Amino acid sequence: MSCTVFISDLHLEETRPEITDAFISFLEHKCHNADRLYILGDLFEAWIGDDEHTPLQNTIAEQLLALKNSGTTIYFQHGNRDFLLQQDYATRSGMELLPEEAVISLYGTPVLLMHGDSLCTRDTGYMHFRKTVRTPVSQAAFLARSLDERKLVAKQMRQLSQAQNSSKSNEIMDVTEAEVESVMTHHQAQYLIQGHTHRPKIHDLTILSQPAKRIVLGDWENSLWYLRWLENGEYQLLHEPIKL
Ligand code: LP5
Ligand code: MN
Repeated sequence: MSCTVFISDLHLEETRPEITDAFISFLEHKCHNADRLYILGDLFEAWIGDDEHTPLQNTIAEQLLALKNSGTTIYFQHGNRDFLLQQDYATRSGMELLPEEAVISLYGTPVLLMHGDSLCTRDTGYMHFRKTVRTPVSQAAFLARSLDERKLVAKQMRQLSQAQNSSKSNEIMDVTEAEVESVMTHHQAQYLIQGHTHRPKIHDLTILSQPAKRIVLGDWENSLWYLRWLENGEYQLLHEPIKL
């Protein structure tokens, strides 16, 4: 039976080759027969521009392109770590870029896809940061710097983010229910699939007086998490341990 696969928050980086290996094996064993693969952001730990060509980025592009050439359409939505990934890398990897809020038809069912960071509106520090780094002016200024300078800035941002996250409450770091309701109502979607919070779960909601679901994918810190949606409308949120 035809199926579609969803993943997010792999945070691929050179220092964790076991995650890259798990991803390559995942593409071969879990995606090969899928119609579509959706990557809902944070595929990479940090993305500083398509002009950086690391061995890791090249390997991932080759593997994704091979999957695409075998018949699986691949879509990529930006995460808060890799929002600078642009058309150049998407073309190299055979991925189609999706907007921040994408409504797709899953075998006839409308489903809203988001990375999920924009739903965390109680995190005012992050909201402010997000607004600043998503402007074309700040992105152009960042991209005009040398790769070494950009690497340093990204490293500092990650360190600051990690330091600040450790003192933020769980509530602040999770989605705001009212924002979820508002965005799903706006798109008239009874299903939302998202990542970012690293809290994999299927939530029951009511949207437009109808039962609705918010499906949260998990990150690939210890297990590989994915959602498999079958042509007959059944879906499963699955995980498997990552071999070290
Ligand atoms: O990523 P994660 O899960 O640790 O935390 C996120 C939020 N943090 C971020 C920051 C990223 O981790 C940094 C990634 C770097 C990407 C490559 C560089 C591209 C630079 C482009 C410049 C134009 O997204 C975190 C949330 C958390 O999710 C949960 O939702 O809380 O938010 C923060 O940590 C934000 C801080 O609270 C405030 C901002 C600190 C950074 C300030 C840096 C200086 C600004 C420089 C502007 C050019
Ligand atoms: Mn994220």
